[in-house]
Amino acid sequence: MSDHLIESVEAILVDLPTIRPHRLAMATMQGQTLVIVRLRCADGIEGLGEAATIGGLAYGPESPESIKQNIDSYLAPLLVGQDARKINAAMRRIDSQVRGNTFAKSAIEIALLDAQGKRLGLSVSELLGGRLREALPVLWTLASGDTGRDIEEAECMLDQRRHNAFKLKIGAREPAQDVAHVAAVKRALGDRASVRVDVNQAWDEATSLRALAALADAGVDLVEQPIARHSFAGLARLSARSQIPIMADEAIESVEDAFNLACLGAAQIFALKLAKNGGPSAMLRTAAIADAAGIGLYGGTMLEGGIATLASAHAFSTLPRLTWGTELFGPLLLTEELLEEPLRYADFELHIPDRPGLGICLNESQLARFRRDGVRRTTF
Ligand code: MUC
Ligand code: MG
Repeated sequence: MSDHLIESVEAILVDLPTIRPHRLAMATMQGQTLVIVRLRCADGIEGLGEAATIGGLAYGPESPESIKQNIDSYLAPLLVGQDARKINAAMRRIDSQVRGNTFAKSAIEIALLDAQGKRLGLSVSELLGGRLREALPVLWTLASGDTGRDIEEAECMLDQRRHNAFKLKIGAREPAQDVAHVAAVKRALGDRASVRVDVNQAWDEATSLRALAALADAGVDLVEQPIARHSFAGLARLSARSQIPIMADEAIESVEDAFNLACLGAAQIFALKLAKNGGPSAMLRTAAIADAAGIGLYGGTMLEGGIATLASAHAFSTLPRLTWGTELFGPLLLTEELLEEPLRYADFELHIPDRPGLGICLNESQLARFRRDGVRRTTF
């Protein structure tokens, strides 16, 4: 009998408030729900995993509740009794029985990697072939919904040397209003910051064509997912005509989506997200496809907490080219810390710990305080 068998897998919903409302085209977040995974092994090692999404079911086909439910009912029973050291075998077993559900799969693979790293005394980035950098540039999203407040927030981030690239969430208002808002922010920040926009699929192709020209005049560096995720051909037409590079985000729900988008030349940049691909290994396959196709890479987030943010950082740190940096700021949007030691953001970068596994410890009293099935239920 192996000492390394998986004994239990627990998925815990944790509701945390955000520092301010976060307005996206399809939802306004007043808080964030994290699904924390605790994977316990017979050798006494526990691996931590996490998945999160945005606005319940507003962003994609998995909600926090479905992630937990599907882990409890389907993924955990496939894992218990398996060898925790054989991560590829465990993930293949899940893939053979569970279609889709990439967020749930990602949380599990993160937990397996954390456990393996703790077992072997290696960081997750070392398990993934070794990091090429110790820290990653991190952008901040301005999404208060108010131009003056967004400019003030950006100035504050520049002063603190926390962020010098900003993503503006647009698409909820009339395009002309959005363009005026973006132009005002870029005018105020000038060359001190890179300004990018994320439309979160809100426009059609004709609207996008007009707005892209105006956004180019305003000095915007990148436009993320202007049209519906399924219109790969539309994205390709826009990319061919736009002066500003286009980034695919929602369009990538799997490694196969990434391959098809690359074949079509649908975007100049891909947003890489662990959850949207099915875990760190799948995300690295998407990155390899993009890199081979000459597509620029960007380290994306689903506004996760510290666990998935660091898992992403470990994985992104192994990429030879990450031209557009990252947006791994998720924990900074939350009012509460779930880890014993907060992630270190300094000099516009997130610094990646070099300790076994992800290199973090859960703060048990904070977890007890904010877990949905605990005594206190946070409402947003
Ligand atoms: C998205 O669509 O990119 C990432 C940063 C942010 O503010 O929202 C997310 C989701
Ligand atoms: Mg996006």
